[in-house]
Amino acid sequence: MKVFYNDRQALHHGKVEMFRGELVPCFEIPARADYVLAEWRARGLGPVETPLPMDDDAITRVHARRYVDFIAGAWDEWVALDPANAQRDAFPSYWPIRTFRSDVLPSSFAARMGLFSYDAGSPLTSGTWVAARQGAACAWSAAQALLQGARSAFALTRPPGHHAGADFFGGYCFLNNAAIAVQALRDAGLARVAVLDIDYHHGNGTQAIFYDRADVLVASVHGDPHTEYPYYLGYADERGEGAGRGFNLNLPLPRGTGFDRWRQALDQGLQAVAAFGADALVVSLGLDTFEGDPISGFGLQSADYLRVGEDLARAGLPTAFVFEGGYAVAEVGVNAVNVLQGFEQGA
Ligand code: SP5
Ligand code: ZN
Repeated sequence: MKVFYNDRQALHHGKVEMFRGELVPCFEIPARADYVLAEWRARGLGPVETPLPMDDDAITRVHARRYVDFIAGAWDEWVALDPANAQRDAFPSYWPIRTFRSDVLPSSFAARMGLFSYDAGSPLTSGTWVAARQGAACAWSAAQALLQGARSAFALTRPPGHHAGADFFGGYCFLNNAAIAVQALRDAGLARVAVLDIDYHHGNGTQAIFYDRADVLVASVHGDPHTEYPYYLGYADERGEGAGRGFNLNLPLPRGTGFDRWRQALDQGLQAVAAFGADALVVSLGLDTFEGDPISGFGLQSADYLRVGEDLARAGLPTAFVFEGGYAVAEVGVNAVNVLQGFEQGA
């Protein structure tokens, strides 16, 4: 399996996020990727490659130009407001909820920060743009590897991506890495691409990006948004709209769900992928389904991830894995690499 990572992704290093009225240390930290790399190397599974140079077009095929321009320049704007901001993560404070306008681009930085985001848990830091862009390049490179005939590839993306929409960040995500990989596969001529999102949290950004499209199936197994982040999307009745009707499948499960029940939902997702007739599969690989995850509520154990990889291999498709969440940092390497090794053994 080809693996892509660039150490500049560690430059996205948030200090704190808002939780219950106070700023708490970030869950999404550079060490997450270090543990995955260390585990991959410890098992002697192969080289880790630096991503290929990627054109900005690969990003703007998925993301709005004005959003990309904003994120690329946001840190400099933040520091220009006050030199002391260089020591502080940037957060939004205002959001244009229903009845407000989103067509006007205010000159205020704070106003644009809120226009392009939906939570206070996703700090923007000095290295966010460079890191997010390199992460996206990893996902794009994984797509290129499949196009060149690889059976599978793994993009070790940080920051993660599946909560980012065409023109907003949130949920620790800035660029939708999985969507960028999907679009690269489509643009290279594959007719149908499926996304299977197995992060604990619903991939609201990915769903929104492809919601009206029949060429991309999005299937997701996740915590029930009635109680779990991102709350406002991810319900079972969201089946797609317009030409995309029937090409979105949400499989929400209650907090506390263990592996046997979770695996049945995964099988439902895989059946949908098979019925769709996908030419390639992009897996949004979150490991926050782990029983020890500090912010999530499923009960998967480390050995279960080997079975997950085997199940995914049985789909028989060229498969790009894109790293998403997983915050039990000391275990995230074992869990992620178990999926990848299970896949290789099952393939
Ligand atoms: C990619 C991804 O997994 N993003 C998840 C974003 C979740 N943001 C909300 C975090 C809520 C933190 N809850 C802390 C509970 C501590 N007991
Ligand atoms: Zn997650």
